[in-house]
Amino acid sequence: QAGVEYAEAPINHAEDTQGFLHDVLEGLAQSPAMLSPKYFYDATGSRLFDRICKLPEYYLTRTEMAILERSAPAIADQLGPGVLLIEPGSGSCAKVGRLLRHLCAPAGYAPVEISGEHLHANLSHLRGAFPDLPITPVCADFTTPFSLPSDIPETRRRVVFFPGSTIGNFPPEAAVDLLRGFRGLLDDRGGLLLGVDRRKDPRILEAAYDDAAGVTAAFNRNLLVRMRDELGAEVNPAGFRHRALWNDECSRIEMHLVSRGRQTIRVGGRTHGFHDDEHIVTEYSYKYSAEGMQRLAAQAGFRVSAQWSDDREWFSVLWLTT
Ligand code: AVJ
Repeated sequence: QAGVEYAEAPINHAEDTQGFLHDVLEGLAQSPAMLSPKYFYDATGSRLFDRICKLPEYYLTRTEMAILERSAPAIADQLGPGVLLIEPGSGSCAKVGRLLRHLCAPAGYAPVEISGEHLHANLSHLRGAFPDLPITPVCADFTTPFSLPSDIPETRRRVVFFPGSTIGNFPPEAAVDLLRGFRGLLDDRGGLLLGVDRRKDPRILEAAYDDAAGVTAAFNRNLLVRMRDELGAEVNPAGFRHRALWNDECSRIEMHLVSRGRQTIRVGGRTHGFHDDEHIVTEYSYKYSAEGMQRLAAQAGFRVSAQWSDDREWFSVLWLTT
């Protein structure tokens, strides 16, 4: 039965103001200050991210979609019949359709998304395209342990679908922990279909995270907007400029908010001073080499059973089995 109702009490961390405040205070106390990228994705941030995915500089979505498009029959072949797809951080649920179209008698789809609003706004399209598919939306923060509703469809095989290089947001150790957690959702027949962004020319990477139209800059500043609007913070979002830079040693793009001049942010009864050019780290986006992908899979207890890439090898989709 595909219903919009939550099977169990919804955990909506997106509306968890206390948690947001706690993380902001803890993050601002660090040096350099850090804010978690998971707070990008309120309704506004999710819409901005969907715009990013269409930008000419942001090759990731386009490239992965093309891989899914081109290799869907081969992927479906690997996954086998009757799978239940679980998608942590499903966002606009735009990619899963590519896959579903080719799967043999899928048992169901369970999108797990922090932004409840975003989740529900986008499911109707999928329901229209796949009227017989049981869909069980789960509004949860997948970065903390979550459980699936008890009425999730029975299946021969569970598959975690984690596309979009979302894994890139997690530093190596946390990435391994997250994938181990996903492994815990699977039985010994299950698998993980993972989208990974590859190392490439830093100019291409930096442009992808600092687009000419300024959408990524607005996405980045939205963190400050949310602090102002939801936490009553005294902060001027325009007082910080957007910066994206490639850190080769750590193999990651870093997004920063850089203070224009001296200023303070007041939030939760505390004051944080910034000097000119001092920055807040808002996101790491790790990029993987072939060896890096192998290492990640192995450390999380998976083996790479198959992989598909574009011709330039800018992006890879890995089929990891237990
Ligand atoms: C959602 C983590 C894949 O790292 O590319 C896009 C988010 N940040 N532009 C990424 C993002 C800036 C994105 N992921």
